[in-house]
Amino acid sequence: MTAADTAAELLSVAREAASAACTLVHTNRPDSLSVSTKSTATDHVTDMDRASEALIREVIADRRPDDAVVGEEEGGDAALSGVTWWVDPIDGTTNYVYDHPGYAVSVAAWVDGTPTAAVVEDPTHARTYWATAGGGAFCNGHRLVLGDPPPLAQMLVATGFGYEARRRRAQGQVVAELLGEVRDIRRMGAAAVDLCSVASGRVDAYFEVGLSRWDLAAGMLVAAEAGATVESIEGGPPRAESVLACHPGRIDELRGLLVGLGAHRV
Ligand code: LIP
Repeated sequence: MTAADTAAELLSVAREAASAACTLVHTNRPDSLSVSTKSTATDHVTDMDRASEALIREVIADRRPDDAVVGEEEGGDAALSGVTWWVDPIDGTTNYVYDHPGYAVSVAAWVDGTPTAAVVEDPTHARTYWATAGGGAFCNGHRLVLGDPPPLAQMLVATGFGYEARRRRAQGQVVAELLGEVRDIRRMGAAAVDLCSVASGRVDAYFEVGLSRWDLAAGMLVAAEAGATVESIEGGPPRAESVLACHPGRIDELRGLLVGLGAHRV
């Protein structure tokens, strides 16, 4: 099997799993949710996050029984070699709890630690993004290719805030300074969607600290395959703890600004 065949097979599993999960959580959203908290009083998990992850795991186990799976709600261990699935059953759970548009199901397959196939399904906007390594990024079947970036002062920059009050205050201070240097900021509430928004040109860049790998694992491949550079804020490979996605022609300037504001240290 060629690398492209492997990526195509993994993508088909990811698409099946994400689509089933979106039908469950969005199309068949229950009238009332059972909501509990995780790291802080505002970090929610619902019964539908858990049901979505269970369903995605069922699809993967059926089609790829030997692969490792790591998910936000059930955890798991990444494989040292071979395929690991990174699953965020509902990225943007706060949006989901409030029935606010912009949550997503995010499913990625990494082979030997390399992002290989990815799906981010955003049901409230009827957008399904997918990408394979070297095969390009798509939204609802349309190829995504980054256009020329605007000057720094005209960039629309997406970000997100953590769940812990001390960190949120520090993030707010960074954003207060950033607002004077760029066109504006956006806080949509789901990292996977933010990365796909970079890929689609709906924002010019995205940065955030304090995520988990399942938040990023699919969206970063979509952004990269559309032509964005995805790194950590301070430079080097992206980490869950620090991510910056931007057109390669503007990333150094934006990084200089963000590092100067201490965005990577909050
Ligand atoms: C969310 C991220 C978002 C971030 C939130 C949270 P969750 O993931 O996608 O970008 O700002 O703090 O981490 O918790 O909804 O899966």
